[in-house]
Amino acid sequence: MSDDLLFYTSPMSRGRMVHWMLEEIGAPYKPQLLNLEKNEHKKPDYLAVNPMGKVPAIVHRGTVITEVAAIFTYLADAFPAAKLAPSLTDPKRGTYLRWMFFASGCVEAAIIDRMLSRPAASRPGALAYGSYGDVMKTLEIALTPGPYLLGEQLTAADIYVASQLGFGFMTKALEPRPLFQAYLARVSDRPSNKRFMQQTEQWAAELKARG
Ligand SMILES: N[C@@H](CCC(=O)N[C@@H](CS)C(=O)NCC(=O)O)C(=O)O
Repeated sequence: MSDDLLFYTSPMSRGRMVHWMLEEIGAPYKPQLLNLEKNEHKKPDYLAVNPMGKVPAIVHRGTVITEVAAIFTYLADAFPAAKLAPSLTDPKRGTYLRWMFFASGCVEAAIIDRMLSRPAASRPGALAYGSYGDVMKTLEIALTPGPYLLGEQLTAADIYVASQLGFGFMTKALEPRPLFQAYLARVSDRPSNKRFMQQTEQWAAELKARG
């Protein structure tokens, strides 16, 4: 079986989060750029990879993985040399999974709902993330005292949460909060982040040139 790691993405998509993660992991991968404006993600070739017709997705050793949180969790485990996840027997594993899935199920939904100006739920108890305020308060508690979610150890969950916060700030869905701003700056201050940002620009230019 091939060890190839294929990465299906588009430069201005949630694929950015996985792109950063892949650069942090440091293993070779083959980008498969899709032009969302040209609906390349809805063509049969890609629907065979992800029937949702959404990016990102990866294929590693013949297995398809979709959903950003699943991809992060998978990559951190598949490439343990990067030390981005506590081992299965480490008690910190539970905390790590907790925040990884909180980011996916609560932080993301709370930020997107706010970006889309969706009205607050009439029954917050029935909403998986409850309320925007509770999600942000909980995240602030998780990041205190820091510097990372697991204290001194940076994990894949930090790259995911920092990506969510970066998106929230960029879209102004998330109001400036000093604790989040300092955390985002801390997590982003890594060569992997600079590489991914530079490559994103190149990939966007490549897609444009492709016409
Ligand atoms: N739950 C998915 C969300 C993926 C997603 O919504 N991707 C967007 C780009 S940011 C997409 O592909 N949108 C194109 C479409 O749905 O047509 C994940 O976590 O990967």
